[in-house]
Amino acid sequence: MTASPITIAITGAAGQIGYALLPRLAMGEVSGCDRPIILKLLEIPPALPALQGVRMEIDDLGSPLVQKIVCTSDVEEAFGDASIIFLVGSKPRGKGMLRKDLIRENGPIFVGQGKAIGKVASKDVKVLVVGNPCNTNGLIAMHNASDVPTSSWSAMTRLDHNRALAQLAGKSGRPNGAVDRVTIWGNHSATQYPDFVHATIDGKPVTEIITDRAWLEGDFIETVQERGKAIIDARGLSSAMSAASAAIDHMKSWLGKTPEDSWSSAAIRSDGSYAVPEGLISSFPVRYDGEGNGRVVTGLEMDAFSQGKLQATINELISERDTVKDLLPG
Ligand code: NAX
Repeated sequence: MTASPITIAITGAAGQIGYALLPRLAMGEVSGCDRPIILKLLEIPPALPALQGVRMEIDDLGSPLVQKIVCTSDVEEAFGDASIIFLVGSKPRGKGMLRKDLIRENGPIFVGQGKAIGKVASKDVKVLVVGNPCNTNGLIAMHNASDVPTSSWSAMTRLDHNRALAQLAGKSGRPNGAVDRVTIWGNHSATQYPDFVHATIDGKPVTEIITDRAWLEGDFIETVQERGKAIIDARGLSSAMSAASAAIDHMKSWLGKTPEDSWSSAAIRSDGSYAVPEGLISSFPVRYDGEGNGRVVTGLEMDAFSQGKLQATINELISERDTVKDLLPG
């Protein structure tokens, strides 16, 4: 193997998403099967003993690619030279805690991590924020990382995208692969807008294949918005396998080239498209150019229904941004 190693950092690596993510990263699913990997795993000090167990299991995968594993609670050690970073770790929402409290609780974590990424990560770093509230955590980290291009930041709505796609496939009786052009707009929260209007099944508008408009506007949207809660109710734990898989999908899309007639959903810095205030980290339809650049797919016509749904989720993002104003320098 002659390729130079790639450094991949994961925060919250001893958590449940980390557990589902790490074996797939170790086998080169994101970085390719011929590139050595240095894994840098960040945890808070109380979780370091558990992280040692995870590390032993990575050893036991026998991956031919993993060259080195670093376990640390030091952010700069974790992010040093990292080209790909998954910011998964954050405090869970406690009982009775409001979303607003969670935002204030987790915000400072992303100040410190953003600063460290700006200081020590690779200049071409790609960061995916998974830890919730991921859009606003991403906004905080981006603002605190001087010298890192804003195009290096994204937050994960790919799980919502995959959930939407599977719902449309299930309703139409077609395979998941037949569904395309799904978009999640806005926030990774219950206000998100899973857009069926522009989605296709076998290349035809979804609305031609699924003619039950009441289902599309009602149950479909609600099921996707509330899927995380339904999984917690059923499993007693939040989504981990599907979340890790979506994180892999997101990074693979980012590193690859999206076919011209397709797109996927990702929360990236708004350039003002669709009247989403510039600078917010909002989910959009995104196409990647094969050189690591993601661009919002423009020119989609937003009918009154879509416009209303988009506005509601953007209003929430604006209010989250205002809640953490003091953590957003620059
Ligand atoms: P877990 O509680 O299993 O793991 C989180 C890990 O993060 C813990 O091991 C904890 O010690 C660590 N951690 C906490 N603060 C840290 C810090 N400052 N630095 C480094 N590590 C830290 O949660 P898990 O199920 O893995 O979920 C992780 C995050 O993903 C949560 O915030 C969760 O809400 C979020 N999710 C986001 C999704 C998305 O689509 N964007 C979907 C799945 C998931 O709900």
